[in-house]
Amino acid sequence: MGKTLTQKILEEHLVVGEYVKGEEIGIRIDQTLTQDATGTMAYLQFEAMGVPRVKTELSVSYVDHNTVQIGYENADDHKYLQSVAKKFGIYYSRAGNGICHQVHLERFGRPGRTLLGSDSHTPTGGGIGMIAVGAGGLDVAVAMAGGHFNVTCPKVVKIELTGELRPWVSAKDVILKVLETFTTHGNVGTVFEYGGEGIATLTVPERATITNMGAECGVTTSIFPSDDVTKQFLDAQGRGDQWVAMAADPDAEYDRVVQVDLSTLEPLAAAPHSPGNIMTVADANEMAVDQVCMGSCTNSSYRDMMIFAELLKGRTIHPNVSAVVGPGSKQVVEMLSENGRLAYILGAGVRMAENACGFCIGNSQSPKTEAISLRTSNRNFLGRSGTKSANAYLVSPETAAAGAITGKFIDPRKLEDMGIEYPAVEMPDDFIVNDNMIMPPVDDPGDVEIVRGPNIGDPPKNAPLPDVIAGEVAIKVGDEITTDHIIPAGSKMKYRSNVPKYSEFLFEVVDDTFFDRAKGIRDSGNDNVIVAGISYGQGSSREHAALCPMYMGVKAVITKGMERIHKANLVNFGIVPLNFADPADYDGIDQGDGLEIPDVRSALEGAGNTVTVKNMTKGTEFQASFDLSEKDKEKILAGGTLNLIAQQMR
Ligand code: MIC
Ligand code: SF4
Repeated sequence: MGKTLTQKILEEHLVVGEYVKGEEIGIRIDQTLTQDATGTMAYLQFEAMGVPRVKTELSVSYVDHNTVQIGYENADDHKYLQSVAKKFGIYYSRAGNGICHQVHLERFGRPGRTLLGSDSHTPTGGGIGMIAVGAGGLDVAVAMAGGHFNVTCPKVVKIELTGELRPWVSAKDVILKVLETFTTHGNVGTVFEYGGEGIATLTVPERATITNMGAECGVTTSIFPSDDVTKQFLDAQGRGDQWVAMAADPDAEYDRVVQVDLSTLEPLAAAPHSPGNIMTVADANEMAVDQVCMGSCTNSSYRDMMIFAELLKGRTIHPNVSAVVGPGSKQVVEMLSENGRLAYILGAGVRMAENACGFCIGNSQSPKTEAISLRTSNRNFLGRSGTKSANAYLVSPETAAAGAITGKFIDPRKLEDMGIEYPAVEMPDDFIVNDNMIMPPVDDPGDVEIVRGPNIGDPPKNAPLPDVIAGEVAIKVGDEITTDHIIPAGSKMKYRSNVPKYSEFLFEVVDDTFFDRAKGIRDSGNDNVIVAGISYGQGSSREHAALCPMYMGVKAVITKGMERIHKANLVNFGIVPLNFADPADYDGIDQGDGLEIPDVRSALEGAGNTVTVKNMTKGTEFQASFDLSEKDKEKILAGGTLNLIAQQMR
């Protein structure tokens, strides 16, 4: 039987276990990436491991999230990151160089390699034929120190693309279609592998738009083959020598095959407040638009910006619309400046933001109260834009441009009625390659001193897991709670390096009394427990969604189902991830109930996979199960990965 592309790359990197679906395997990581919002903590953890230099083929530290710099905190983090990069042999991509995923695709991604990134959209690299996986910062730190990455050997689903996209329909619509089919949950432990004759019609940045937003389905990663289109892209980036052909065998067997006929797709959107709420743009009934945001790691490539620019040429954005553009990288801006397209965008009245995450993470460009905001980004969770009452719709660059021009949420195909033709955008033969904002590692870091401003605090420590967890349900939440619900980013993100301060914002969007309540429980010597519905921890890889609860004395999270990266983060910080053995028990538990989980240590040390949870308030009990590898159990028993590493070093 032939092999899938996923199997080929994973097997080549296998260091622990065997390639058997559903088993835990350890893989060697060739490349890592971090960004500043998760990176500071990742490098503090890396430092704690005492390794003199990264052991990967390539590690890059990007600064793209916290570039707003109101107050000293972001700037302190940047200086710390720069000095750490120099000391430990890491490439440093300075603020202004662009969004990690876009720059990595342009300058570093290589077909056939593995990439682990402390950001959930790391699978963008799948567009160039890599196995690129998002993880918590601590897992990335371990990989930089030469450790392998543990992952469940995945199910592989083939998404077979046939036909060709029609004008006005683009890669964003493809991934929105995939989200309609697969939704945002139920895909843990799966890889989406793209194939079919339709892939040849998609450029590398278009493929990357698709793999980027596979993250919203909760898959381990998504990947495209490496073919002539990949070669053309790498050639144009001056990296043609890094190309290798990579594809599945023709007789590869998949767990499921889903066909998507590109030629039948129409413009789609994700309605508030989930990337899985798919609708057609036509169904928006031309409602009035208040804001248009063009950019983010999903849609900020040269191709996307060119489309946007061509459509705005010689026009003025609608008087009721506030529009902003954030290009993905300095390369994209240099290209657009040189070919004059930047003038089309600015001339139309679109405001220019930094080449950074910007609006996507809600640290700028919050829309007005109850706004309708069209965004080319990948997440529209409640409050993520910075305005809780706003309604953010995720759309393609084409639909965004149509909204900016007409002030309406309109099917972009209708622009043809206004005499606007669909622009033909060709990929360049040569991109402008100017890596002057990437500082390569130095050979002899000798006396480099690590700069620690007052914003850089040591990561808090956890105690080993107690025999009994005894405390209270500090919060009971519903289904599909994202990490943006657990701990918001936006303007609060500048406290990423200050865990006590950042913890004050836990669950703020859902219940702003959580912090005081949890603090009261913790300070009275009791443990906090979180209870949740299905798909808990969707979205970001931010480990603060586990680290801050740990700091607040959360010892267990009991859910009807959990997403991969968040679960791994809970394990890394010594919090027990549990599932209701019978989901109906969720209904019998309330916030404020006193809970006891006796013998939890021995349960983890034993061969079983359940614990009994006693509800002291209701006088009832139920079973909760855990699905943990031996390594996971060791981590939790030790009170987290750092404790375990310290133990092992002793
Ligand atoms: C996001 O898009 O939510 C982020 C901000 O990029 C996060 C990382 C973070 O929280 O720092 C992600 O996707 O992992
Ligand atoms: Fe940045 Fe947004 Fe991409 Fe996250 S999703 S990496 S915040 S651009």
